Amino acid sequence: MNETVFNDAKEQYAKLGVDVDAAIAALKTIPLSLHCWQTDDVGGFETPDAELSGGGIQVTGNFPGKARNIDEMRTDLDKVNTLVPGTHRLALHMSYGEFGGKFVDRDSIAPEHFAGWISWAKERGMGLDFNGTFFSHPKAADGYTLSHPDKGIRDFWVEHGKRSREISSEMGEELGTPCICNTWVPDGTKDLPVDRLGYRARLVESLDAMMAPEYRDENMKDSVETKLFGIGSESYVVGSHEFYLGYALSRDKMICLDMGHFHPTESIADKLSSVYLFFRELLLHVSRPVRWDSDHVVIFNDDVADLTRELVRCSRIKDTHIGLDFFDGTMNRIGAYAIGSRAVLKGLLAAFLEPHDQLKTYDLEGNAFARLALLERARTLPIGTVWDRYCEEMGVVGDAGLIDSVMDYERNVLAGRN
Ligand code: RNT
Ligand code: ZN
Repeated sequence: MNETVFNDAKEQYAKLGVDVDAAIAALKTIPLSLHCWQTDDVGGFETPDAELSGGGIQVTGNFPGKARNIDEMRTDLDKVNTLVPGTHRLALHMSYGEFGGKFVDRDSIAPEHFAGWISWAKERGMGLDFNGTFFSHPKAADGYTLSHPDKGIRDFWVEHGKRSREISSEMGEELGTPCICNTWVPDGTKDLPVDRLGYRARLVESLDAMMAPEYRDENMKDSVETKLFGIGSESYVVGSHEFYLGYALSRDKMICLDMGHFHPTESIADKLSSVYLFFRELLLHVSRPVRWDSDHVVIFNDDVADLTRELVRCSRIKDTHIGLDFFDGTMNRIGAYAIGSRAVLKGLLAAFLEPHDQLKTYDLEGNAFARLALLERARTLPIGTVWDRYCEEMGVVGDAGLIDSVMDYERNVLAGRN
């Protein structure tokens, strides 16, 4: 990059009291938790043609080149790693184990099925995060899992959840970095339930049973993911926000806030400063809902900028695990993966480049005009120049090179898969 251009950008920020080098240094320290399921539309590898089903989440599109097995997924993830500056973590789902062509039911999945992933991550210096898979299964077809009225079904999923935690602990121990084990269950109903309380009481009981084994914090930490509605659970979701806030707080667990899991006009950016006051740590699922929890590819839009700004303004990034959660089968999945991951990093960079001290002064002085005017000015500062510089420093293509790099991969690798 042309030094004059970069120095000019630096100067513009310096005038507002912002140190660009410090912003770049801060960004380098933040790992994202990249969600493996963007490479294969949340299919998993339990059967050769596994597909996402049930649970109120849906992937649309059948763009060619989807990863069909673990080797292809790993090839894709390596490509993604070359497109996303920094060293990040990988979030796996229970359905992505190496089952060796055998049927292993969800209550029998064990650490050995993830030994390959652990070595893979170790070789790359990546940490792993984990998720139980409480959907795409006949025992989830009624719309309920841990809160099901049938004890046999509940017990099955409790065992699944226990195993997800055991595997997480193993991952964290092997890799020397705590694995965040996130539990999301689809439980809910399309139309009006009557016994709202009963389902919720059973969910508490099942979660308690599942969380009973204790693991060391340095190996694994639990989070529980809240949700307002899904397709087929429009009227009632058992694990609502209030439910899990109460559960997590009373059990000393984290909550997971997914950007698509609230009323469309509600923003999780506004929730952080409340949640931080009562929780030590939390997990985010950065997503992009379009009118519903559609899991569109994350872009650097106002929602992401608001969220990342709050992370920095509250000075609680180190307590926040930033996971991604989107899936789109209508376009090149690896390109989509790169766009979304880079968008979150851009958001973080923009937040580090915010003239925070001056803004806070205006805020505390009650000068609403000056506060708004500076926020507006900050929007058009040369963040693109700093971002390009960051990519260059990290040995990753800038935005100008992204399309060619992804299209090459499409021609040379993805096109051969059909
Ligand atoms: C579903 C939740 C959940 C899933 C992933 C695949 O609404 O957001 O996090 O998207 O576990
Ligand atoms: Zn989510």
